[in-house]
Amino acid sequence: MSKQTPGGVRRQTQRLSAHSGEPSHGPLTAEELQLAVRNHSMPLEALRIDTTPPGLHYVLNHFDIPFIDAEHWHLRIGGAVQRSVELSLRALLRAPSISAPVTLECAGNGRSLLRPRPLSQPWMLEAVGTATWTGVPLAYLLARAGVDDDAAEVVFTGADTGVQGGVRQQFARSLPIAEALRPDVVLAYRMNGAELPPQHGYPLRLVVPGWYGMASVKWLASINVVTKPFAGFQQSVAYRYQQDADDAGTPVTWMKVRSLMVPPGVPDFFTRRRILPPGPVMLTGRAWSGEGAVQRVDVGIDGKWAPAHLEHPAAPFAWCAWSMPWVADPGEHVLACRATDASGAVQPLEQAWNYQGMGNNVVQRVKVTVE
Ligand SMILES: Nc1nc2c(c(=O)[nH]1)N[C@H]1C(S)=C(S)[C@@H](COP(=O)(O)O)O[C@H]1N2
Ligand SMILES: [Mo]
Repeated sequence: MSKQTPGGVRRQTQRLSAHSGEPSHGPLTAEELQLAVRNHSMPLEALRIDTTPPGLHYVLNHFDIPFIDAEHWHLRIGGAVQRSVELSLRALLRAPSISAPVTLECAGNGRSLLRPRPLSQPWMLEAVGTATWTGVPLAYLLARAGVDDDAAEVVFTGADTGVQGGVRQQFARSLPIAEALRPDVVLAYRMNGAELPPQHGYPLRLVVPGWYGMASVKWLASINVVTKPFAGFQQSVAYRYQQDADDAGTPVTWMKVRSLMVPPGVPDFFTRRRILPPGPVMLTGRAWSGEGAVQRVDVGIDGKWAPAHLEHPAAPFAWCAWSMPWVADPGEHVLACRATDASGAVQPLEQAWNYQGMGNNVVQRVKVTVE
């Protein structure tokens, strides 16, 4: 598809655009609703639990869930390596394993709060979860294959296929070689101690602690070491911070600092406005960042900020719990939370807009009625 630009130059837009249209000021579309019901976020009350059960952990699938017969499935590792490796699930289960809780967040989390609204999966704030992932360290298998000296990146290809931006593709993403060799990057075959559920990548997925979720490729089919930067759709078109469709932009990588709060009180069914009685209430939530440990969380009550109590995370890239007592007085209030990480990054009060709606880490605001 081509489009007439103001300068009169026709250009190919379909190949360039990760989305199905220009950002919208209008109401939610049927296509957004369709995506919203296929995928799902984590109900905010699940912030109470350290390790998110699979049914509450968010899910984001670009295409259909592939159903893989693990008996006949093999992982292939090839490309710029000394010896290609092909491994059955049984062989992977016998290899050395590691286990760690990791907070995953979709890079598009918060997209629906942007104006205009980029058309894609219409996340509010809850596209997050923390699961314990168990599997084989990627570095161990790459060492077995013997990575060539001129290796630049490692490409991970999933078994799921579809069309995005007019391009027929398998979901594939790459990691720079230095990231791929990190000791905590895992090829996971278990989630919270159980077999991977189909929607989370059975039989094997990548988990890249600290990066936004798109890096953690599910339903792994192959791993290919390459000597040039990977130019696949999910790398060079989607998952970029861009100002418009023509902007090459910069790649989306590590998760930005963010905190979320369990909305206190009880919800109104339809509006989900919060209602709570006057008196003491413990405000609680979680905070995380891929760019440095969370150093503080401030809680805002009607715009007045005070530091919350912060707990240590269970692992370097797992979220940490925060809490803050509040004495609720009758009336309408706006509660907010705002985290700062070791890099000095702090959540913005107003989000800077970008074309794909990526990395929106604006502070959460919760309206409550105390009565
Ligand atoms: N093969 C494949 N891997 C994938 C995806 C996908 O659509 N296909 N979605 C990615 C995105 S965008 C995110 S945010 C995470 C979501 O992981 P989860 O569904 O286990 O929470 O998976 C990533 N891995
Ligand atoms: Mo995502």
